[in-house]
Amino acid sequence: MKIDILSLFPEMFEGFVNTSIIKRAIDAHLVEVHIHDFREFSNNKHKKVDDYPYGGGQGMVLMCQPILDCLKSIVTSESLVILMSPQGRTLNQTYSQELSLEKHLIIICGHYEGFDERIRDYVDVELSIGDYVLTGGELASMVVCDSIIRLIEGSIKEESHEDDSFSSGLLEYPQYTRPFEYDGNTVPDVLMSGHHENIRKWRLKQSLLKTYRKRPDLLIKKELNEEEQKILQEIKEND
Ligand code: 4H6
Repeated sequence: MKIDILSLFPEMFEGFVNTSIIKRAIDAHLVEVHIHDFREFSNNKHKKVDDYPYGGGQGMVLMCQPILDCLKSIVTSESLVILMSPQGRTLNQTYSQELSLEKHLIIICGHYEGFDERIRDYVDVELSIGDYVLTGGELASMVVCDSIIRLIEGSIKEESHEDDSFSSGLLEYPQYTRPFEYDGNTVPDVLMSGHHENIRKWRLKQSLLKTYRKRPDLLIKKELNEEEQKILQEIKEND
């Protein structure tokens, strides 16, 4: 996969592309990430990228010319053009999985009060990471990239995202590591038993219990199999 990001603040991405799993995925050529400073595309002698809003009002608006000339220099028929915006469709795990199969993503990040509306004519998807406002689209774009890149085959151990909260439609079960006892709190016996079937059942029950208590909305959407329905019934009777 190739990801091109259009931003006025390319330095914000340095930590992101040079750290941990994302760095490893880039080094392994699973993904290419290119940051483009669209100010460099400004035709204006002062490299201006924004101007006052027609009709008056607060703040500045990003102009079409620098962003769209930058976009036109990289877009192909295989690109999916994404605009980060609080008005966009909200990202979730299912959509991250779909996006992780794309060949080429172009992500536009804006600042100031927003964009000239005509930029939207060149965008395939307007995307939001949640119902809150950020000073710019950069952090939002990194959230999107992080969630997509870890899903690219080879980026993390194959099975390790099948258990992720949300991929299964349930929250993740509790995990423990050494030591066996910390501040008088011990690890549940079943995890020390080596009995794989009992461990599987315990984890499934804990996932259902956590989801029931913290995110009951997820249970409404999810289709439960017979085993899950039975365990959930027990949970409801004992709660
Ligand atoms: C487009 C339009 C994404 C982008 C306006 C971006 C939140 C998200 C932005 C703006 C973003 C999200 C500029 C409006 C600053 C408010 C950049 N905020 N804003 N939820 N901000 O994904 O002023």
